Amino acid sequence: MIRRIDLRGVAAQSATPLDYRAVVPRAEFDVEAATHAVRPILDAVRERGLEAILELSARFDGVTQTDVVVPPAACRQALEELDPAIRAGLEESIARLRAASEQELEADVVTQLGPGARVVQRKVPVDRVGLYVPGGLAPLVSTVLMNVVPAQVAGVRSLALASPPQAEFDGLPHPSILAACALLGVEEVYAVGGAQAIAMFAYGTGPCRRVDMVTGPGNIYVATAKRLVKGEVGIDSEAGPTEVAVLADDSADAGFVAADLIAEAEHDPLAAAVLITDSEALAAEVEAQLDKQVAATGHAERVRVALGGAQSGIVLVDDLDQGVEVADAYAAEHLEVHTREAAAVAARIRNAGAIFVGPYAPTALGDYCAGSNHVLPTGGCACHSSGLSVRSFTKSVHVVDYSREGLAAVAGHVVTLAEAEDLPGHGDSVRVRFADGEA
Ligand code: HSO
Repeated sequence: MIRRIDLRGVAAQSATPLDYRAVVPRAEFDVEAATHAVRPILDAVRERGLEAILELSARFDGVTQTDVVVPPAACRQALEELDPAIRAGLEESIARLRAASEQELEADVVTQLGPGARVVQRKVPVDRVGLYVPGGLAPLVSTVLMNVVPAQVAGVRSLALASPPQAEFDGLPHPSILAACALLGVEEVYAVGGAQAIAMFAYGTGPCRRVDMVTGPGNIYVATAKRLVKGEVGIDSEAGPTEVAVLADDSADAGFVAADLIAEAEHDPLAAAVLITDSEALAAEVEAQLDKQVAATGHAERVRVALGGAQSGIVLVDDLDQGVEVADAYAAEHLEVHTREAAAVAARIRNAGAIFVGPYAPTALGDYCAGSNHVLPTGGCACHSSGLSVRSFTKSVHVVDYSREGLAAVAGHVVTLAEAEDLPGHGDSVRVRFADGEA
């Protein structure tokens, strides 16, 4: 069901350091390829606004709408009708995420560089954010929380949310998504899906005012739309198919490991599940557990496709040192560490969206209730990017606050550097302030 990639002995045979990125499995997710399909959608929404959105909803969602605005009363009703156990879960998730997010708030950075010479890095929240929540294979209500809570803690003033209209819910988004909006106080909600939702946010068409930043996951068309509007608006990241890697030694519980690989695989036939281990015995046990557990799991078909795909595999390594190197090269969205001294091994990892330490920190905990964020870099982007956080919704502005005395202390250097760049006007703009020759 899952292929093996044997890297044992390869390091010893190679004269140069190995680039494990070339050998670890990864899904093809070519957003370029979707551009020709997405560009006309963006153009149509930009040029024809609501009319185009309604046509696209009919075409892609099979829904006939006359309006896309979801009344706040519909969200309140969805919350009233929400199963109390789900509401309790959402509230716990929000409380933990909010507590962790509040700790992330950063104070302004003030540097005094001399008398009358002060520079301040002021933290300012993004003003208006558009959040996209897919309908897809499963309505990810937890994704609403993971985006909204850090944005609210950061101080974002205006938040709009869009999610595909669903025929079975009278053209509204899934009720659990509406209920989460009511729980979080998000009142501006649109029943718009896919690339057309991203266009609506970015260009401010139809009933929606333009946003400054678009966040949220989606399929390849949504990811492509985000790439195409980037620059006109900010984006969080281009989320590709979800991934888990498990770094394990022979102390790992094969049943736990298999369950966690299956949990990620059930998201999507393109989801990736990768086990990196130095134990052939564990690899065999996990394979046996996968056979047993996949047969019994709810979405067995999807899971089988994901585990059998080229993006998944069991990577056999010589030892944990090589395992850490492979895990760093793979830079998984989620990395679980199931080894002896798991915390120490986890501390050696540099590249992962989030790290889950030991047998009692499964990825599913982070998906819902750990207090961490589940919007994380995919496709190897964890080697340069971070998951969503308060910082994602905050920008910084340098405030330069110098007095005459402060400027005088560096005026000579400014003039010299301006002359070195053949920009005499720059130098003159400083000189003119000391026309009395004082500096
Ligand atoms: N594992 C997904 C998030 C999610 N899981 C939502 C369940 N619901 C990407 O991090």
